[in-house]
Amino acid sequence: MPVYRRADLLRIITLVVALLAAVAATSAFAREFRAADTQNEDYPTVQALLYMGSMVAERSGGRHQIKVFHSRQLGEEKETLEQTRVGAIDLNRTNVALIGNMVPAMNVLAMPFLFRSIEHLQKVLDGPIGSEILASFEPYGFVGLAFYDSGARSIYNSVRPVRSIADLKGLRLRVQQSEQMSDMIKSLGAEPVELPYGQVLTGLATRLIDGAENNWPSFVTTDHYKYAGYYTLTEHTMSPEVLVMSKKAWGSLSAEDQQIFRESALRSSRFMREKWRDLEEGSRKQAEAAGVKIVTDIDRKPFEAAMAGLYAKAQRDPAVAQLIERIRKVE
Ligand code: GTR
Repeated sequence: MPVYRRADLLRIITLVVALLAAVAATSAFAREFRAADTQNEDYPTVQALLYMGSMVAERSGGRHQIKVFHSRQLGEEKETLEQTRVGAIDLNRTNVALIGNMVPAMNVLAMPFLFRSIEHLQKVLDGPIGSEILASFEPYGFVGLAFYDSGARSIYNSVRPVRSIADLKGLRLRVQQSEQMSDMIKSLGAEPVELPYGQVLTGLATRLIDGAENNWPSFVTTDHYKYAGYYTLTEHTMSPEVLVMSKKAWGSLSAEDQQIFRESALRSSRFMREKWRDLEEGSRKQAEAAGVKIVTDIDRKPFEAAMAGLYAKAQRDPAVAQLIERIRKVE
């Protein structure tokens, strides 16, 4: 047995401690982050998350990975958001209407007829208001990373072509699990039915609901268009998608890695824009080719006017009222 001198022993201990510290600074903190998305694998938001994942892996030298659970593998949006808030899921790509139940500024982005056009929406989200909103999530248990395009949402149904508010009377329309979206449909004289995204197709097929509302890609990639042959371009909301991280996962990252996540998320949002435009156009064509009747010539004024009560309710919160005002002023 070799006999070590005191000095040798000290040197060995120092070496081992240094080695352990080096391991701790690198691989010991390497992690796989779990990301939830309700859409299917080919959908642009999922593609954006995969893109972000490869960027994070590359920029962190392979220390961090993102595993994307698409197609509701981790559950429906309402539940995955709860889990993200408590830190059981690390990243969540959700529609603002869902997280609006928890973060008031998100409900503002889901307000009907707030944005004049997609250009107006993008200007708001890409500018200082968008950054401020992303920075405002922490008190609610999330970190806001980026917005993704989602186009405009319109109403579709299987009963009749909707040309005016009167045509909506009595229709049972599925809405996201959001009080504000329910209120909106009620204000139009239809009957809201709150259902998770994954149950809409069965709802349409079994006539539990007469219709729903969504953008072109969601209408088509889910096969809803096969059961609801009338799509009216109400374009009532332009609620975008948002990517949030749990505060717990965020807190586990070094400042440098937080920067990598933030930048990669923003880059993924730009990457996704072109894919989104293509899919939007392609989905509309696919629906048309399948015989869906598209009602384009509607007067949106009465629809907008019907939202007065919804606005009055939301604007009772001074911070919300101010945000609405600022968004409207963006040219
Ligand atoms: C889609 C959105 C999903 C989900 C869905 C819905 O447009 O991308 O995140 O919110 O709408 O209506 O449930």
